[in-house]
Amino acid sequence: MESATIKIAGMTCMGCVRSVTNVLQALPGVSRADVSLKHGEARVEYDPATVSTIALKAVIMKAGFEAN
Ligand SMILES: [Cu+2]
Repeated sequence: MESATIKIAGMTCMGCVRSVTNVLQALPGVSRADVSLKHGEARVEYDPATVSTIALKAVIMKAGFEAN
């Protein structure tokens, strides 16, 4: 497992946090996603053999937020 911290812009409430958490945790290879509204970021534990940080960012952007 590896962990990555992804900066997320556009989250305004706990609903956004839930959305981002859900799309991340739905991805195969993601074992854990902790999303912080206060810090505007997600800490994700993932299996690099299954999923990439590019894919993590892609689902966040698909959910309507900006990820860096
Ligand atoms: Cu929201």
